[in-house]
Amino acid sequence: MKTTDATVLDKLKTHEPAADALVEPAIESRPRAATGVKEAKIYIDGKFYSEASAKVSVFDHGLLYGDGIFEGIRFYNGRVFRLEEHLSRLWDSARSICLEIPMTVRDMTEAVLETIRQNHLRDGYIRLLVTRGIGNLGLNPMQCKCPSVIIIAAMIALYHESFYRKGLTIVTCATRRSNPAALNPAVKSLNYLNNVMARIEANLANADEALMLNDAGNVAECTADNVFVIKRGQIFTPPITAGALRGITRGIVFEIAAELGIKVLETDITRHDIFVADECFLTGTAAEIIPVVKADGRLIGNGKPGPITTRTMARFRQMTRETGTPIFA
Ligand code: PXG
Repeated sequence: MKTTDATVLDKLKTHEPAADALVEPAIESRPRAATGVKEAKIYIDGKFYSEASAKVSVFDHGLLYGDGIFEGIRFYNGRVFRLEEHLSRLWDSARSICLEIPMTVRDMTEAVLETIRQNHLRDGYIRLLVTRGIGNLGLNPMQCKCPSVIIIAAMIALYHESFYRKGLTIVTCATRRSNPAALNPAVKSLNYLNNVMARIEANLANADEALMLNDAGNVAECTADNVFVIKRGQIFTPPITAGALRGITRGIVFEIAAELGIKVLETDITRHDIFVADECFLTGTAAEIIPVVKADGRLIGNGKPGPITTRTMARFRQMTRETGTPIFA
């Protein structure tokens, strides 16, 4: 097909996806990102596509401006872990950025479950995105009439089991967590450059994670995890207002601590509190609950995962195995 073909030009003008014959070679020559699933099926706006044909428009404001939201969700042993809470946070993120999710929570639940079924998985990871949708090259979201929903099911690449036994090394990075008045970290938006910059610093320092401070110099969180410290039998974590995401795993630590009769305090913490802590751990959907044993070159406690961390990890693992929304019911 020639590029002067009138129908192709018309299609480009109306921002319809261009004919496959035009776009396919360019896409196919790029490195292929893999979900690890053989013949993966990716959900886009109500339909399933192969990995190679799952494409979004270059005019989607999710790409042009990072204008959109996402969730990272895990499923274990044929059940989606805390799906309701993830969807509730997704809807909160949407509300905060004036994005209307084009389906009900019930339909989204079914779409997530069906995506996992289509990929024949029992354990894995879901990346759920809602983008602002196709607009023009100006940033005004008023141009975007139709948000897109994308659901990717993947095998999960985890920290090696030895990290859970030995613990992580973290470094404080110079990149500050974005000020909530500029871009609130409580919104799980597609704009993650702040976190990516911090992650680059961790990589350059050969550390496992980057500790991000807020404008006041207090601990906010790590690049994709919430931070906890333990001192004299009590657990401390920064409040959401310090610039932390309201992590689902963070919330589960509160539940487990209540079960164990351990007090959790949401309070500002500093690097000093981490250096002098008895124990420290991070929480996140991908990392689960993972000990930290070194921060900025200082050993935390005796440099080994501590007893409260270990008990909390064990209880968390049990919850992931035994609870969740059934996928195949
Ligand atoms: N802080 C930030 C900035 C996050 O992005 C968490 C804390 C932990 O929240 P949850 O609800 O997961 O306990 C996150 C979570 C990824 C990925 O692939 C990112 C997250 C979760 C899963 C995967 O980058 N973010």
